[in-house]
Formats: sequence, C-alpha cells, structure tokens
Amino acid sequence: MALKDSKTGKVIRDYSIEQLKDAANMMRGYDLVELCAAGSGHSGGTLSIMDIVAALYLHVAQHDPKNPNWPDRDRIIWSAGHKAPALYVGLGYSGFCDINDVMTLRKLHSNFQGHPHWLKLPGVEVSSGSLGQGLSISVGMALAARLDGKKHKIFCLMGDGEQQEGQVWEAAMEAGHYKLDNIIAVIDVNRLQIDGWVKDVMQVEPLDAKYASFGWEVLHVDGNDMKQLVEAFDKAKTVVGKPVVILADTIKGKGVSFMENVAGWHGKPPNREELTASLKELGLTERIPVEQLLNYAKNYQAAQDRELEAKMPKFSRDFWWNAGDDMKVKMEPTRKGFGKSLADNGGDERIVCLGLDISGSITISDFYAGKPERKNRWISMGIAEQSATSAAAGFAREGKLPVLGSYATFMSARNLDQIRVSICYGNFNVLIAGAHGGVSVGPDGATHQALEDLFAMQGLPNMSVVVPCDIEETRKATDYLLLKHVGPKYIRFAREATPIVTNLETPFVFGKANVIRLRKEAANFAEAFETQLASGYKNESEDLSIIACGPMVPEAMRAARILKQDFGYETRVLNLHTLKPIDAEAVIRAAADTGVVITAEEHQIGALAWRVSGLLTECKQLYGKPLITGAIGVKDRFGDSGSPWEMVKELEVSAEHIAQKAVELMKLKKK
Ligand SMILES: Cc1ncc(C[n+]2csc(CCOP(=O)(O)OP(=O)(O)O)c2C)c(N)n1
Repeated sequence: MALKDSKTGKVIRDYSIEQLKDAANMMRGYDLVELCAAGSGHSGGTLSIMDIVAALYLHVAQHDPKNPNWPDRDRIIWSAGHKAPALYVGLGYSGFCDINDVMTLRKLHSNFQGHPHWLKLPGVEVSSGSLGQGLSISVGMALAARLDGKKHKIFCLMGDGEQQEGQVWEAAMEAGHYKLDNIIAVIDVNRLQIDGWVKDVMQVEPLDAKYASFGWEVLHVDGNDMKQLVEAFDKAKTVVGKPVVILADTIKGKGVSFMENVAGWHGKPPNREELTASLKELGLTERIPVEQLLNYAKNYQAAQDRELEAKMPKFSRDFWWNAGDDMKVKMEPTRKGFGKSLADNGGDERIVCLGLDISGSITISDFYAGKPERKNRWISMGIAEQSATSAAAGFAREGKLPVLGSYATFMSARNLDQIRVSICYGNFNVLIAGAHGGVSVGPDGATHQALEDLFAMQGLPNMSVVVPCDIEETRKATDYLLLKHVGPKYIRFAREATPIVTNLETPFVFGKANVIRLRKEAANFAEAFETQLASGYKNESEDLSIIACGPMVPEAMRAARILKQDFGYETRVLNLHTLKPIDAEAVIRAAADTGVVITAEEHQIGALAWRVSGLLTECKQLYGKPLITGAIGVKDRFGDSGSPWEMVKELEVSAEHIAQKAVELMKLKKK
C-alpha cells in the first residue's frame, strides 16, 4: 500500500523502511522548526507520534494528495488534536500542502490552526482539539462506510492520557458492538500527560485488557520502531469482524534528549537555541533550511500585522497599552489571582481541589504548592471533566468545598449537563473555574477559546457567575466565592497577562457593580481613575455609559480615555464583575443618567448585552425615555489562531472598537 493516484490506481511513491525512518526524522526536524516559529505548541507528543505519522501518511494509508476528497481514501482522524503540528508535517511530506506554509502554524488566519480545522486544510478529515471525541467520529464514519458498501479504513489517533475521557469508552463499546473492523485505532502510549505520568494522574492501564473486553483486537508495538509499526498496520488491516487497536509504546519527546520523558515539554516549543541543539541531535543541521523557514514565518506574520492594523479604528494618536510615556500599566495574568487565593485559603480543611490535567497552567495546583500537608485534599481526576463535575457534587453533598477548573470551554460546555443536574439542581456548593476564558488562549485557536461559556452558566438556576477584571479582583472574587458564598458558582478568568486596574483598596462586593471614572492623565494608568461602589455614586450626567466585565473593563477604561481626549466625552464605566446576580440598579441608573449604554464583553455578544438589554427593556422607569444602545463583543463567529492581543483586534473587542461605537452612538444622541 502507498500514496496512490486515485484516477489511475498507480502508486505515486512507495517508501522502504529505511526511507520511512529517514522521513520520520526529517519530519521531527520540520515539526520543531514550525513550533519554534509559532512560539507555542506541543513538542513532546508530536515527537512521540512522528514515526506513526510517517508510516501512516507515507506508506500505510491509501490516499491521494491531488484528490483529498477521493471517496475511497482511508480516513485519518486526529482525536489528539493538540498534535496538529505532526499532522501538518505529515500532510506536507505526503504532498497535500507546501511544507513552507506549515511554518505559519498558529498564526492569524493560517490554515495551520493550533488545532486541526478541516474547513481550512485539504487532507484534514475533521476538526478536533477537545480530547476524547475522535473515536466517536470514527464510529460514525465506519458505520457510514458500511452503509455505503465502502472498503476503506478509518484510522483514529489518540493519546494514552486521552483514554481518561469517558466518551472514548462509549465509542469503544459502540465499535465493539457493531464489530467495526474498518476502524484501526492507534494509541500513542508515551505514558506522560500534562500533570505528569499517566499512572499517577489517573491510571488507564491495562489498556489491552480493557479494549479486549470491549470486543477489540489488540496489537502491541514499539511505536518508535518503523518496521514493527508497518507490520502492525499490515496485520491490523487483515483483521475481520472486530475493530483493532494498536497500542504503540513510545517516548514523549523522542529524538531530543532534553525533551525525552519530560512532562514540561508537553505544551512547550523550542526557542531558537533549543531548536539548534535539537536539530543537531537529530543530525539535521545541514538538511533543513532553518533560517529560510523561519523567515517565511516572519514574513507571513508581518503581512498579517499590516492587515490587522489597517482594520483598526483610528484616532488622533496611538492609545494602545503602554504606547505613550505616561498612563503606563502593569500586566499580570488573572489566573494568578485564583492561585493566590487557593494558596491563602487552602488551609480550610473543607476545601478539596480537583485536578483535570491542566493544573499548573490554570494555577489550581498553587493550592498545595509548598504545602505537602494539603496533598490529601488534592484529587487528581485525569482528563475527565464530566465525571469530575459530578464527583464535585458528591464532595459538596458531604460538606466539603470542592473546587475544579480547566479551560473554560471544557469546564462549562463539555460537562454542562453534569453542572446542570448534579450541581445546580441540587444547589451544591461547588466552585467551578472557567480558566483561560475568552480570547486569551489565542494560538490554541477556536477549539480552546471559550466565547460561549457565560451563556450557559448564567442560564442555570442557582448558579452565580463572576468575571473579574484583573489579577487583584480575581483574588478577591475567589476569596469570596470560596469561603463566603454558598451554592453553585462559576468564576471566569484569563490566561494572558492583562492590565492591573484595581488594588487592595478597590471595593469588591459580590453582586454590586463599581463605577469607574477617568479623573486625569497620570503616569500610572490605574491612578488616573477613581473607582467606587455604584450604589454610592452620585450622578455626574456623563455623556455615555460603558458596561463591562472581565478584561473588557480595562478596555472600557482605555476607551473612556480615548473619548475624553479626542472628543471631550465623559464616560461612566461600570465594572459588572458579578454577572449573576446582576446589579440591576446600577445598570438602570447608568442608562437613565446617561441615555447611551454600550456593553463590552469578551464573549459572543449577548452574555452581557442581552442581560443588560433585558433589564432595560422591562424597566418601567425608562419607558418613553430615549435610550441608545450598542454592544461590543464577538459577532457570532468562531475565533482563530493568533496571539491573544491579535485576537482582541481581530474579534473587535478592543478599546478602539468600543470608542468607535461610542462615537457612532453619540452622533445619534446629538440628533
Ligand atoms: C476535553 C479536553 N480537556 C483538556 C484538554 C487539554 N489537554 C490538551 S493535551 C492534554 C493531555 C493529553 O495527554 P495525552 O493524551 O497523554 O497526550 P500526549 O501526552 O501524548 O500529548 C490535555 C489535558 C483538551 N484539549 N481537551
């Protein structure tokens, strides 16, 4: 078998084992260059799986790069979507795309998104990135092939940590039940995941006995040995009457000594020096035109920069963060406020923290950092958001204070029914952290950017929802929610460093908005503003109000500055950190006092805008009064890969976009 011309049936190119080995080595080199050019992405797992990719794309799979939608092609499903860089070099090497273009990995508008998107790139069968879904997709494809009398195979690539997702086992059961011998699953058993060794995070072994008991044929192979791999694939194709799983024993980071078997290299790219060292170890220094490839990536980025800047609303000067000599702002990731609170309050024996294999990055592991006595209240649950959510309800029923968190999208969408029934219906005291919310996971791309979570969370009876605006407010909000507030609660915070605009003294009262007013120009941005509880604020008949939450609060403040400097407008910024219960009085007063209201959310438009407009349209006090409204937020679209701040511009959720909207509305007010 080999790459085939789908029209003539002729082999395009067949590779010997030695040639496949060499190709896998070269592909490792290109993989590391694209990761270095991207500045983010997954080195460890792409290196462990690369021999499998070379075997599959160059030798085992029957496919035709000139005819990517050939109905008889074998399908390759990347359930482990984070290994996209390996997929992309696989496509480049087999001729589906130009290897130079792969270097645009994770950059704005690139076809090589942080996680694979089939609508962007021929050769990619389906979009993935949320772990545990690929085998179910494969089941659907396999059953469809059976209905259509087709003979092709469906290969599904998964990780061993990924086996912790319950959905994998639903699909395994289905494939066994329907005796889907057109499915060949491959598990990259490198024994590591993000939080450490799979056996410590959540044991998945014995995988062979588990799959066998679900009616699968199980093959074992050294997944970094090309000959064994090719033989295993050949054998798998001959199995009749049941699905096949190949358990491929691999080394995470394979080929680069300082990456091998090191958990820290899971989601890290090599820097320039590390790239040089890696290529030297792989014996590729002379064989890969590194500078040319990196320049290709740089030029692509420069073109994107120009295009993006051209699209930005323009004002008298550059008001972007820290662009001038004054109004300087410090930035820190809000997630660190969450970790600080857990570290400060974790001594409370009722608190238990549930780990979901993303613990360091979302800072939930700060709960036990340097405090071994808390380790018994740290419960690693593996990559199993749904079960962990219901387990949290069990803890709460027994009087504990459970805290769990992951990427906001996996913590609010994947487990939505569990939150609804296990937690909210029973009104349990569970703190759910929607970490890495909004656009701030930029380069990971659309699958990882939670832009819808607040719809669902606010819609649930009994649920409280807080979206703090900076690191300090995140700490205060976590302190409050953790120990003072009883009931289901969701806190959403970001990954990227965002402006610090509050301090120890700034009021934070759950359910009560703050009014923020620009008072002067100052050396320090935050000091130019005065903040007080909305309930104590006296109307200054400002020209307009901007109602914001989360990282849009600093953007709203910056918009207030632009509006004052360029147009002389006075703006009331309302920091609505608590979305639910909403401070109705503050919202209605802002509308009544100023007559112009703009909402600003780092989310699909509506989580904030529709709640605010719902309040305003049913407020009798406002009947018959002119009110002009506008909404800033994401306009019913998925995100894209790109840096977090690029995404702020691309998705039109910057201060400049707020200010532009304000100017447009103020013209209407004047009429
Ligand atoms: C549903 C879901 N939860 C969490 C993540 C974040 N995540 C990405 S990779 C990963 C670890 C995967 O481990 P494993 O399957 O062993 O892959 P490998 O170590 O081979 O990279 C996690 C938790 C995700 N992408 N999807």
